[in-house]
Amino acid sequence: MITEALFVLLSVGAGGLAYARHRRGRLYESLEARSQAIRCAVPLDLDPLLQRPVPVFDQRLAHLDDILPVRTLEVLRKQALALAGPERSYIPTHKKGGTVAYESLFETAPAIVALYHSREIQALISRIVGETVKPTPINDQSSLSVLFYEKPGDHIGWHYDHNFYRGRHFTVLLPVINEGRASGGLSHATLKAKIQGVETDVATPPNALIVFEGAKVHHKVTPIVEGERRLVISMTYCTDPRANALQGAVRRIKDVAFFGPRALWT
Ligand SMILES: O=C(O)CCC(=O)C(=O)O
Ligand SMILES: [Fe+2]
Repeated sequence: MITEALFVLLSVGAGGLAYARHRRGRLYESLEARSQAIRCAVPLDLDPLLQRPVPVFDQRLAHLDDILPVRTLEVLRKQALALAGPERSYIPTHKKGGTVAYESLFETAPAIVALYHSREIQALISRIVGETVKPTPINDQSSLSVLFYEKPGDHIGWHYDHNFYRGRHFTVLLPVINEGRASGGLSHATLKAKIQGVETDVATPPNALIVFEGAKVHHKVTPIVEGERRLVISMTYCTDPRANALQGAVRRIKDVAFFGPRALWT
């Protein structure tokens, strides 16, 4: 009797999980198709990216200023700002701040999705890192997100961006707002990276593009203070976005910490 009940319970549980995964799978298929449609439908002037000379990448970090035409940046900034009430994560001592993940950007911020999938940005990043890169998969909650630093103390502690893929993995940041009382009118949320063992400030004014191999470069963001604000579009690209089963499982566990239990069935 007890074994029968247990069997029924386990079957219902397994069925429910399979159904949730199936629904997520359908959702990702439709989002994948939409991301391609958005890329074609949202006109963004990205031609300057194709002409842009690229800096060296020998320290696995590159920084470019004034990357987009002002009008293009303005469209992205408006859409980032319209993302009200981001999910806030608080992982004691590690991270405090708001994040709007990939699947939530499709409705309100199609230009951000279009930028991420554009051939121009992929070509630019490929030239910078010296290898062809592609977007990471749609079921990875970190592939594309908007990070909000807007409450006093919002920050990220020292970390590497874990690479869950077979290929090399790059983090690309495009700050769209960075305002406060630090020098240059920027916020106190400063990106710091260890370059050859030395803690180095990486400037993140609006419209900069920062490309780095986050799995190899230790980095952090210092806390923002009252009245300041910093919004960053964060994108990840990879030379080979396939993952083995263990890499997939580890990514899900990390996504659950940052984005909650729904990431379990991604
Ligand atoms: O906000 C930043 O400058 C860096 C964010 C970051 O390190 C991350 O999202 O992994
Ligand atoms: Fe990071």
